[in-house]
Formats: sequence, structure tokens, C-alpha cells
Amino acid sequence: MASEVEKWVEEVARQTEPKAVHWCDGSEQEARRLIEIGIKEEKIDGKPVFTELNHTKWPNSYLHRSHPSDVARTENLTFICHSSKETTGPNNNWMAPEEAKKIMSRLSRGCMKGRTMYVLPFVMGDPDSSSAKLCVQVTDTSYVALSMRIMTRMGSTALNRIGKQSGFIKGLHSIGALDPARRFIMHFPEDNLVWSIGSGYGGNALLGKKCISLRLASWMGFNEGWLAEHMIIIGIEDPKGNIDYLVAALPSACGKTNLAMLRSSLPGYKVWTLGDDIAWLRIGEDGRLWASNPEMGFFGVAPGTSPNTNPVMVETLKAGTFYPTIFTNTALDTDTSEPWWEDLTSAYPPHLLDWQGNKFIPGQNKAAHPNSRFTASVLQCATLSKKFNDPAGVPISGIILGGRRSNLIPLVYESFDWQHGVFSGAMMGSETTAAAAHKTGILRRDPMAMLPFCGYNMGDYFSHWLKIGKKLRKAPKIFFVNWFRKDADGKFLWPGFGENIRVLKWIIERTKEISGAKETHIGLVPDIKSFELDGLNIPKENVEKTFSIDEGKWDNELNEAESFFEKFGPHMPAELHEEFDILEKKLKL
Ligand code: OXD
Ligand code: MN
Repeated sequence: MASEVEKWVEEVARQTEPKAVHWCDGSEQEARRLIEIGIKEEKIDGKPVFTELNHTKWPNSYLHRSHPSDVARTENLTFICHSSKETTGPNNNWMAPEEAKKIMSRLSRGCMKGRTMYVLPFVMGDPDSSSAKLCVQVTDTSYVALSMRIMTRMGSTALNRIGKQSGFIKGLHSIGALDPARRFIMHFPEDNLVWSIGSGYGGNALLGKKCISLRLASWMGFNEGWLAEHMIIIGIEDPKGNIDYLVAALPSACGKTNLAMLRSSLPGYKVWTLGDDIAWLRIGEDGRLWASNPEMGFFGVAPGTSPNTNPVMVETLKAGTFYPTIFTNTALDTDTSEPWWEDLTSAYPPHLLDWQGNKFIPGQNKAAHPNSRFTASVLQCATLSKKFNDPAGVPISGIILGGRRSNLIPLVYESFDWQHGVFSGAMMGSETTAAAAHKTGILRRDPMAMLPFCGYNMGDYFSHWLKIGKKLRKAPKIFFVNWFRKDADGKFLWPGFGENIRVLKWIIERTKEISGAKETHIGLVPDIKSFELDGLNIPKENVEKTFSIDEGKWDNELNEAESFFEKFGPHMPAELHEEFDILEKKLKL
């Protein structure tokens, strides 16, 4: 008798009409074949899917150029289709499930004609953990099949675990016509289904990532008592060898990957990497919060990544062996067949093709797309924590939330307690980046960096955070960071990167109540005496400036937060309105 997966795959194949169906086993041999297909056989928009790169300098690496209209997440075409619009919330686009399925069925009819349909069974999370989620995605491009093998635990083991059960999460993906007018990323939380057509871009097409592990998973977490968050997970080892674990949420393209692999400027401190994008957080039997990363790979922003800013990542990208490394929409050095992007080296190599494969002329445009990406296995990362594969995850001492703010928000501050932390996280704003297809540099509210990824009403999401806080016997402290504050001349006040260890050190010491802080209206900022300045290359006054609170300039922040909160009407928890009133009173005194 056919299993549930077989029945579903047959049904999808009847609708999409691929020329062949290939069940992926996740083997290296299969990956080699997928690469060969991508180089020699499969075409997207008339162009090969992969170009081989210099394997001496970048072992097992390949370049993929996507369609120029398909280079970032498309939030305007992303829908969360709960039966009730109210459940979906004003933070998401909504369509009634029947209507959405009608549209998707129409767009999917025969959409894989002439292409192979790859069936990808995978597990999000450690298969031995009770929180692991069994999933199956189908796709019609070797790029997605190969990327999913890097990003998830994909292959026969996953298929065996799924067996004949029906409880797996389904992902149906086709690049379709690559036409923005025929592109949708639809989520059906009630059916455990994601249906995406018309885009091959990571966040729209690698369905294990944002679609399943954040949008669907956040809804599962709401119902089951846990959190799916847009967070990195790191361990900070101090000179005595103690390791404390932190999670940090920053919006897309705001330096999460750099923070996850930070090379400390302070002697004796080391950062261990557990994840650079997604964390699932659960309450442990000990009443603490435990985090694990459901993914197996990094899908990071290339521009800005260099031996100076993130040497660990560059080394990771050069360590392709069993798993390939994929570059998407970077430039290509035609003399050496190496990938290139802005800041990788200080000068342009003399002969470059830009991200679209055209001859690059400096000064005219960017060589690499600002949202060009790399895809690499975590197993290639020299700073991968020994705890990465621990099914229990790691216990969290502190939560960091942050945004990209050129003014107002201090380098770091601590919230007064869990409820105040949730409130401050709920009103958090950030300037938009190239990770999504919209104008960059616009300030928008992005609570917990989850605005594009929360699969239900954010008012209920805030209540869920409050509820989790009440259940924790030892709730982690909640901190806020902003690496991006600028001075009056538009220069960054804080050097960032390896120096961010100073901020992490202060945070860890605060979780142990051993470093000092000064109370302000918005929270606790470092007492300069407790902040490690030794060896720092900027004047102490500048550091103090990064901690400063311009109390008179918060009007706009409060107004924006107020209208953002209003959108959620009765779903907004009363506790956050109370916190708002307290802050407003303090700032207006
Ligand atoms: C990502 C994103 O790809 O946040 O991680 O856009
Ligand atoms: Mn992300």
C-alpha cells in the first residue's frame, strides 16, 4: 500500500506534470549528480543553474545566478492563510484558504512540464529531539534540491522516520514562470502546508527555513507552548573556560551571521556557534529556557563578509568538502574563477562579471547584488559548538534583541524584567535592508525581528511571550543592542564586529549580577566602569555617547509604537499598554 508521502507526491505530480520524479536520498553521489545537472542540463530562463568555481581556492563551490526579478524575499506576495483573518493578524497578508488554494492550483497546473520534480524528505531539528519536525518538500530545480541538502537534515533517514505516517509538514515548490505577477508564497498552518510558486530565492524557495521553521513553527509553538524565533544561538567562553549561552534576534542583513561567528578582540574570550538565523526555544524541566537550531546550514549575506569582518565565515566557505558551497548572485572573477563581492578584498579584481553575468565597470553599479548569498554547511564551521548536536539544546542565560538604528537607540541596554523586555521588543524598530524586495533604509517596527516571519497575529504572539515568561522558573534577562548608531557626521559610533565581545561580556556579567548598570527611562545601560575598555581603539567619551539616551527625542518613537500597537486592537495584551503608559509618563516628565 502506498504511504501517505507517496500518495501526496503522486497527487502533486498529477497536477504539476513533471517529466520525471526523483526521490532524493541525500547522498554525496546524488549531490554530485544534481550539480552536474545544474551545470550541463537544467536551464533557468535559458541559463545554466550552476557555474563551477575555482576548487583549489574554494573547494566544491558553485555560482548560481537567479532571475534579476527574483533576488530577495517578497513580503508583499507572502500570505498566511488561517481560516480566520483575525488569527493571521494585521502583521501578515491574508487570503481565505479555499481561495488561496484555488489560485495556487491554477498556477500549478502543468508548472513542472519538462522539468524533474525532486522529492526532498527532511527533518528540521535534531532527529533525536522530541521537538524535531518531519517534512517533505518537492521542488523542480536542482538549486533548491542541493541547497536543501546543505540547509537541512535531508535524505533517506528522514524518509524512514516519516514512514507511513500522515503527520509530516508539506512543502510544494515550483519556480513556475519566474514571473512576479505569478508568484506567491502561501502558508496553510491548519494543513501544515507551504505552497510556493514563481520564485527560486532562498527565503521563498528553501521552505524548511523561513516558511516552515519560523512561520508554521511559530504557530505550532503558540499552540504547544514554545517559541520559534529569528535568532542566532552562541556560546561565550570566558578565560576560565566557562561557557554561557545567548540567543540574539536581529532583522535580516543586520549582522547575525557575523555575531554568530564573532572573533573576539578580548584575549581569552571565544564565541562558539550554534546557529545564525533560527532558534527554537523550549522550557526545560529545570524551568530554564533551552535553545536549539533546527537548521544545518548558513544562508548568509555575502557583501561585507571579509577576512576582517568575519574570518570564520570566509574560512567556512573555503571548507567545502562533503557538502558543496553555493554562491548566489555574487560577482565572478573571470581571471581566477573565484566568487567576489563588495568588501571581500579591498580592491576590485581587474576582470569581473557582475551578479547578472555582465562585464562589470567600477563606479556604475554593484558587482555583487546587495542581497547576494552563500549557502554552506554548519559542519564546515571551525567555531561550531560541541553542543550543536545535543538534542536537548543549550540553556540560555540571556536574550538579545536588536535593530539597525542610526540614532536614538543605545549600543546596549537591559530591560527591567521579562514583561518590560517583551514590551521593549514589541516596540522595536529597524531600518529595512536588501534582504527583502522593498526600499532600504526605511524605519519600520520589527518586533523581535519577527515581523516578516510570525505566522499568526502578533498581538497573540506578545501574549505568548508573556505566558512563557510566567512559566519560566529562571527567566533569562532581556537585552537590546544597536551596533549601527551614528554620530552627527553620519559615522558609526561603535566599531562593531570583534569588539562586540565587550557588549557580550557586559551582558553575561549582568546575567550573573557582577557588572554595574545605570538606570535610565528605557532600561539599564552599562556603568562605564563595568564596561571593558582595555585595548579599545576609540575614546571613552565616544563609548559613553553610544550609551546615551536622548530623552527629549523619543516622541516619534512613542507615536510610532502607539499606532503599531493600535493595529492589534484587543489582541494586544493589557500588560504592554501598561508598560507603554509607564514609559510615556517617564519620558514626558
Ligand atoms: C534570511 C533573511 O535569509 O532573514 O535569513 O532574509
Ligand atoms: Mn534571517
